[in-house]
Amino acid sequence: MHTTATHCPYCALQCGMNLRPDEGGAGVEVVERAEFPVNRGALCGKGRTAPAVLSSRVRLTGPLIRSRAGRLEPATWEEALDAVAAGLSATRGAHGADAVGVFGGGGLTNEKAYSLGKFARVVLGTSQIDYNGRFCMSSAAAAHQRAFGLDRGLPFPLEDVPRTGCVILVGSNLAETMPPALRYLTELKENGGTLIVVDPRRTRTAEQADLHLAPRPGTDLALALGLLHLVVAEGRTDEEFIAARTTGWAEARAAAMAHWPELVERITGVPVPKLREAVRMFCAPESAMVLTARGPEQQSKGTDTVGAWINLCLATGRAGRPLSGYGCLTGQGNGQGGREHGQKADQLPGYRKLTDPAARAHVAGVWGVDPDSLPGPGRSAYELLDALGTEVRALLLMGSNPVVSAPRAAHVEDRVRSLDFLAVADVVLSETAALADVVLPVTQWAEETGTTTNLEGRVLLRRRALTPPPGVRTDLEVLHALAARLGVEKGFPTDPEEVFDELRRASAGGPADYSGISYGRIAAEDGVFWPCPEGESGTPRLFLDRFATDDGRARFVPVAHRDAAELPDEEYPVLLTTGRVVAQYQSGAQTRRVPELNAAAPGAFVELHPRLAARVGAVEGRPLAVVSRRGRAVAPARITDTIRADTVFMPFHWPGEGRANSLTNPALDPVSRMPEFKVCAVRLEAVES
Ligand SMILES: Nc1nc2c(c(=O)[nH]1)N[C@H]1C(S)=C(S)[C@@H](COP(=O)(O)OP(=O)(O)OC[C@H]3O[C@@H](n4cnc5c(=O)[nH]c(N)nc54)[C@H](O)[C@@H]3O)O[C@H]1N2
Ligand SMILES: Nc1nc2c(c(=O)[nH]1)N[C@H]1C(S)=C(S)[C@@H](COP(=O)(O)OP(=O)(O)OC[C@H]3O[C@@H](n4cnc5c(=O)[nH]c(N)nc54)[C@H](O)[C@@H]3O)O[C@H]1N2
Ligand code: SF4
Ligand SMILES: [Mo]
Repeated sequence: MHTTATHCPYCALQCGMNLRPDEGGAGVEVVERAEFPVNRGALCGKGRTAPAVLSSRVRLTGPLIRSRAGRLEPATWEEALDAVAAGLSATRGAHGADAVGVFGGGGLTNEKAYSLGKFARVVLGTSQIDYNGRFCMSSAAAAHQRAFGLDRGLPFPLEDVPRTGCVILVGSNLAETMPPALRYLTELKENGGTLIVVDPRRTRTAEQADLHLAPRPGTDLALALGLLHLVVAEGRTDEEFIAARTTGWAEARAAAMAHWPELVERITGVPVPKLREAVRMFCAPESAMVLTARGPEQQSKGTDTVGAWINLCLATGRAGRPLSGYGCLTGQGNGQGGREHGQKADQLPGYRKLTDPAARAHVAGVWGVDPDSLPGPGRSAYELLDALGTEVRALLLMGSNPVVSAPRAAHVEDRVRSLDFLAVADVVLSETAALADVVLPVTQWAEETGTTTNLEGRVLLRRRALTPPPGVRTDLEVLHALAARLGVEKGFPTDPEEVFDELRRASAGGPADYSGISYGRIAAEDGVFWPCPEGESGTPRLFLDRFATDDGRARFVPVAHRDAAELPDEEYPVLLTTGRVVAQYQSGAQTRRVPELNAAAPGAFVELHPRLAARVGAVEGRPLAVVSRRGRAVAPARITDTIRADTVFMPFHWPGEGRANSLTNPALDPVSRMPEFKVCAVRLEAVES
């Protein structure tokens, strides 16, 4: 039977899978694609059940327009597109182009992300575009740029991981967030390598570790500096590497030396002997890696924190060499590509800067517009959401559900409700789509073709395997139709390969150069690693000869510990951190519609230590209120000694009473503008049920 080779709609691992017609012939089922190297056939439950969201029982099957009575009611595509064009242009006419905002997502394919950025700048003429990737890996991206002059999640393919000597995994719960990737860590240990996991919780991932460090949330910066201090004190620096390949060591060294092990123990709660053990494990082998995920990154000092881990790699010569380096595990399906092609507030395709005159000229040339007509950088994601209803009065949203996933979500919901006009393109009626004036139902992964770039920087091709239901259109068709209605007839093709070919030209010569990548090549080669200029073969491993800075040297950045934006006090004595569970994805808009996943993870919970539970009178399975300065959430207590006794954990996949983001702090990192999802102060109140 005919099968189509494609990739999972969800996370950044972008597992390969084959789809074939199901028994009824109306849908598709997932079958193994054993030869794709990243996951070699393995899938998690989300990937396996992804076809369930294709069912018309759970998805949107036709456009909706809000009636005078305030209800969302079925409409034709003509009516819906006319209404969106009218809504956006009315606001632009009354309040100027910057009063119209666009919000995108890291789940969108490269073609969609590229077209959305172009649509904002060329059709709407607005500077006000950003996307949910700002909430995801923007701190690692900023630190990458600062240190290496280039931002690609992993500078090496995952296949290198089992062959290095030691991996420090910082704030990643890979066993739940990318289950098939756990294999790389198992193989690492089989090969004699060691694994250190840094996480305030003893997660399923931490259980695999040779050494688990459980710092207080928000203190990873001090932890990394403490390790660097010990590296220097114990004479474990690689002076030859530092001299040949880096700049700025003296300042970074001085900053680290102010972080004594005993001081670091006081800040982090990690005992000095464990710090010494970690340094020994990291420095003993020939090669080693540090990999971070959202734990250390989603902090108001995420950029400096990642910078400190990079400094540790540089000082020990564990970067820019085979089987060594720093990498960030990106998150969303196209978390990497989505941050390269222009849906970010300060960015043009090819990872170019919107403020760079040469970049503006190049991209304007490809787009056939005057460089001066391109707006400048706009607000970051949270700042954009915070400005809704005041400076930004109409919004086009594609690929995010911020009413559940943004920090201080009750405020964000309030801002969304105060918009003059909201249009949402989605596959389901998400909590945010439910607030829209117009809802545009779009096709899904298995029904359309397009490229994504996985966490390794490998550009992949998703292929259409199924005819979409008649009532839905692709995001590219939506942008094409809206552009035409807003007076731009050309430049928004609906054929993804045509968009990709334009993206290649727009990215040519930029840091994320895709010009040598084609659909044909991706299909033939199991993906192509960028940068890949025309005529070249792609770059699986970065920085082996030089870093991407002007002088080719990596830059140490002197960083010092600072506190989280909010610390526990008498009124809010406990730390809250947030994250994920294996069976739900993000805001849950898609996975909460899959019965098998809902059965595995039916709702929010508050994870807390037995000692803390006893102190606040929490009982296993009974509702517990968590209260912060931003709001209140209620969910059943889940009592376990795998978490620090000063910290509670909530997953953020649910709306309503259990919404973790009712509590979170939108304090932003000054460089990346990343909100502090991973730490805020709360108090707990047992609830009578
Ligand atoms: N099942 C599932 N998988 C997913 C997703 C999903 O929603 N569900 N989303 C995808 C996306 S977009 C992303 S970004 C990735 C995220 O992947 P991960 O980063 O692995 O996921 P999180 O659960 O957000 O955070 C990881 C760990 O950070 C720890 N942590 C909390 N605070 C701190 C801290 O201050 N310091 C340190 N060191 N650790 C801390 C948490 O206890 C948690 O175990 O997952 C991707 N995969
Ligand atoms: N407290 C807390 N909050 C967090 C985090 C955390 O760790 N803690 N993590 C943050 C992170 S890392 C992330 S990435 C965000 C993610 O949070 P969101 O941005 O809300 O991500 P999703 O839930 O994936 O939302 C994607 C939406 O787009 C729809 N969609 C999917 N594919 C397409 C498509 O191709 N086209 C269109 N038009 N729509 C599509 C989906 O149905 C869904 O409604 O959450 C952030 N929020
Ligand atoms: S690990 Fe990620 S890409 Fe792989 S099947 Fe699960 S959700 Fe999909
Ligand atoms: Mo993410």
